[in-house]
Amino acid sequence: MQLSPLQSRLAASVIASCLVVVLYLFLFAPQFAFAADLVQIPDILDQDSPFYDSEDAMESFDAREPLYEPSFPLFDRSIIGRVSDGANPLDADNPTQRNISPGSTIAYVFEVASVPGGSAQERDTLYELRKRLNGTQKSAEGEGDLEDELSSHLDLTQRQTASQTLYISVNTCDQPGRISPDQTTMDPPQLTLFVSTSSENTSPGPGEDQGTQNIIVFDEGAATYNTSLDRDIYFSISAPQVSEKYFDTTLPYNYEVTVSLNGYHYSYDSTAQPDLYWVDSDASSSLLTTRNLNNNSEEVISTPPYVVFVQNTENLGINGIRKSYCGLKRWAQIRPLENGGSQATMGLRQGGDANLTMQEFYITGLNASANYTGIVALNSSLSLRKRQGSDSGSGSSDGVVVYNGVNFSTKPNGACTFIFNLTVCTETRYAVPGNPEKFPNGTALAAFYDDYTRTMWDNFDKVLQQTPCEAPPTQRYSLVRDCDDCKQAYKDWLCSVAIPRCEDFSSPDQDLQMRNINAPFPNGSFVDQSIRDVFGGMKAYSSSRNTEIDEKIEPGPYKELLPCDYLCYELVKSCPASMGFACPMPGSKFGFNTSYAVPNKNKELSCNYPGSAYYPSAATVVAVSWMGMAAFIIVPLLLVS
Ligand SMILES: *[C@@H]1O[C@H](CO)[C@@H](O)[C@H](O)[C@H]1NC(C)=O
Ligand SMILES: *[C@@H]1O[C@H](CO)[C@@H](O)[C@H](O)[C@H]1NC(C)=O
Ligand SMILES: *[C@@H]1O[C@H](CO)[C@@H](O)[C@H](O)[C@H]1NC(C)=O
Ligand SMILES: *[C@@H]1O[C@H](CO)[C@@H](O)[C@H](O)[C@H]1NC(C)=O
Ligand SMILES: *[C@@H]1O[C@H](CO)[C@@H](O)[C@H](O)[C@H]1NC(C)=O
Ligand SMILES: *[C@@H]1O[C@H](CO)[C@@H](O)[C@H](O)[C@H]1NC(C)=O
Ligand SMILES: CC(=O)N[C@H]1CO[C@H](CO)[C@@H](O)[C@@H]1O
Repeated sequence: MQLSPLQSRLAASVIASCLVVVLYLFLFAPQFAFAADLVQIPDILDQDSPFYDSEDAMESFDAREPLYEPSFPLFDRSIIGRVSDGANPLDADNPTQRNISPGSTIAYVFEVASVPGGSAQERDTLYELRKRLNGTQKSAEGEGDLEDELSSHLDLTQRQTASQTLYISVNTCDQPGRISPDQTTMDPPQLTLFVSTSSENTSPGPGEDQGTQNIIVFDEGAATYNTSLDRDIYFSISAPQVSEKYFDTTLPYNYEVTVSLNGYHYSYDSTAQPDLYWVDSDASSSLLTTRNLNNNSEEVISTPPYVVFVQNTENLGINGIRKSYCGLKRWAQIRPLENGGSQATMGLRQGGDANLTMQEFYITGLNASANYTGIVALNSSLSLRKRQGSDSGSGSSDGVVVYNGVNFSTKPNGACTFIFNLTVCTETRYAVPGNPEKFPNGTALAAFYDDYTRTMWDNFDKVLQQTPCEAPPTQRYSLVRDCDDCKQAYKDWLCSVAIPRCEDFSSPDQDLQMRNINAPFPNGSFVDQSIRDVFGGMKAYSSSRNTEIDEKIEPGPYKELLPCDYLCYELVKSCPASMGFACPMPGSKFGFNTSYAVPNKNKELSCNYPGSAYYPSAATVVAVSWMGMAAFIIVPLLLVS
């Protein structure tokens, strides 16, 4: 049979190919069988799960190595468990703590072969490695063809899964202490993370070629780094030399390192809102709140996702570790304790117009007239926000995010006492005029204000019942407002007006209204004669708006953060004219200025309203579900969009 030139070339190449295959199988049969049967590798690994931790197990695997390793050079040695001398292998999602002395470096390696998650993934990873190698190791031998064939075949699987990312996060847990507490200028120097960017550099560190490694100096005790997991990742943590003149080096550095494929285990967010807001304080306690945890009241939150740390700003104990969850957990002045106790009581609270949930922290045992920083850390596995996808930052990991701190202060020992947990005014949670002698604790004082507002509320309710609420719209007092609107407006107004938001008389804020200035302070002294000469004759200054406060509580002189003016306008608009509510005009000489304050969006807290707190003035994201707040929060939003 005569073959055409084309056919004979085809025949020749088919025969040659077959010969190559036969030759290949003859020479390398056992090894190839092993390599083609890659699916089994993870099985071997599974049988021996503590395999990479244990020297013995490593040896038992090494015993298999000579079988194929020399004759199948396409696999990098690193994937079969060899570790360069001195580098500590790490498992994913397994936090590891370690001490490190100043001036030393500890090296780690994360091996691609240790990636769990089934054989398909394993093969992909291996295949990626193979592709990378073809750039560096030109395959000159005949088996190169076969490899290409195999490559194009397996390439399909490889493209189906994106290459994985390795997330490295390190937290400083301990650092050398100061020798003298008076040494306030210098904080202990930060650790450094070195990550090798080249397979040549298997022990990155201070002495290595800067071109083959990335250097990440810790920021306030925290470092994060992510890199594509296309090979073994070598990195190290290095402690700087520490001056023995300033620091006590007997306590070495201690850090916690975690590698993960899902996102950072520990991260920090310096850009977002602090996630924590100061509501109010008295001389020894303070209330902090998070923003809303859910977007609608149907989403039930059962576990508080945040942890709070509080530090007196004069205490330098957490300087240098403010972004480290591990460091804060050990060193913050107020932190959750091992025995479950804490000076911070936390709870979930549902409230506001939309009945959303927020987490609150009531912190006790604080010093008077002191400044504090509150820092929250969010356990993102407990947070709804992560699932809603609104959490910027580190992907989808179940990690801990540390946020910026919020500053707050306590009031001097004086009249103002923090109260909460009222029955009519459920949103009232701030310091009110009190008297430590007559009302030694907030519970008793809260009961006084609660009784008073309940009486007012009951009277109002009786009057409202005489108006035709249930009548058809045409017979109602208004086409747009009904009795529920009136009730709500009255409650908001009553709670803000009858329960004054108290500031100490020593507060320099010019916008606060002085009250009760003719009465003596608890220590028997009086307000400056010059002030009393000017204002003492005016009722708005010489008494409280609610005179029962002066009679029953006798708080002495104090200052009031006035209610927001819109509370009054809302009341007049929402309730029947027959009830006779009226507001003073802003032009009126004294009536307005001593009764209400105009909201000022340049101030964190310019007037009192239900749910008020020190929300940053530009906080458009804060979901304060309050009509009046909404009015001046929505305006900037409209301008932007
Ligand atoms: C209160 O002040 C004392 C003395 O200055 C200080 O030792 C203590 O740490 C302070 N406590 C808090 C919680 O700020
Ligand atoms: C990963 O690192 C790059 C810079 O190296 C950074 O831009 C990126 O935001 C990081 N990804 C995450 C999820 O943090
Ligand atoms: C709030 O008041 C109720 C009773 O009105 C009481 O049972 C509860 O313990 C109080 N909560 C706090 C935190 O004081
Ligand atoms: C609060 O003070 C009242 C007396 O005014 C007292 O009966 C009550 O036990 C006190 N409560 C606490 C928790 O100290
Ligand atoms: C009495 O208390 C007031 C306010 O707390 C304070 O300004 C004043 O200095 C005190 N006077 C004396 C003699 O302690
Ligand atoms: C009332 O306050 C406004 C600004 O808030 C001020 O301009 C005005 O002078 C004040 N009036 C009186 C009588 O104090
Ligand atoms: C990763 C890599 O270097 N791939 C190369 C493998 O070889 C082919 C052909 O030589 C190149 O086109 C790829 O870029």
